Amino acid sequence: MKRKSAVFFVSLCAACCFAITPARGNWFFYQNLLNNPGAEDGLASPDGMTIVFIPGWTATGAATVVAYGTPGDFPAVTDPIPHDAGEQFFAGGPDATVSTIFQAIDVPSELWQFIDSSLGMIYIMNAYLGGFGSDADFVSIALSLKNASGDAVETNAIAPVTVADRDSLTALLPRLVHGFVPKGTRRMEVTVVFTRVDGSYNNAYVDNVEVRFHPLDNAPGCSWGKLKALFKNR
Ligand SMILES: [Ca+2]
Ligand SMILES: [Ca+2]
Repeated sequence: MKRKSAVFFVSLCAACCFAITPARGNWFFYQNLLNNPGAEDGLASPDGMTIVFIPGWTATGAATVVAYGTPGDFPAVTDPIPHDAGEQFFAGGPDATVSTIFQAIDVPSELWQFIDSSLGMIYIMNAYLGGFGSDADFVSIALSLKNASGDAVETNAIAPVTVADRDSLTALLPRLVHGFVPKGTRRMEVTVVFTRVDGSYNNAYVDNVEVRFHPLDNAPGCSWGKLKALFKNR
């Protein structure tokens, strides 16, 4: 995902699609559809070394939740983190080469008619990804949209934030992917994969995982053709 393209796209939506909010001001158009997106539900591991239950997600490996500022190799509130980071984030955890957290969500039925309409909808998945200093552990996030039969009709993924991206700082940086919601989409699955490269601790960190569905409309100034061309050429 090219940063410039993402900025342009969001600006375009802000200019044309968000303008129709009053006419279709339903919560499910713009709200994050994921549960516990910022690791704020439930308790954090006291020292990052224990594996805690993560509400809303199915976890494997040693995925856990840590509080910002926990002593050790964890981000502090003074590090580059989301402005709305809350108090906790997801971590790959102790002694795990690969950890995952997974969530499956049924698309609200209120959205079906818009997904299946000729104008359709787009999805945006965004999150903050990062890690610890020059430790090369990394995290990626996969999205799968499925139809009523359970077949994947769209897949996308947020690529890892690398050590170079973070300038070897302990940081969580924003990333975003987007695309069209295929007709017939009824379910979505999000899988966060934490991969350990260095050391014994899986220092892949993530916070604020969000997936939103946005309507498209032929409101004045909203060029459906331009949006199609943008996606086609990305
Ligand atoms: Ca958080
Ligand atoms: Ca590590």
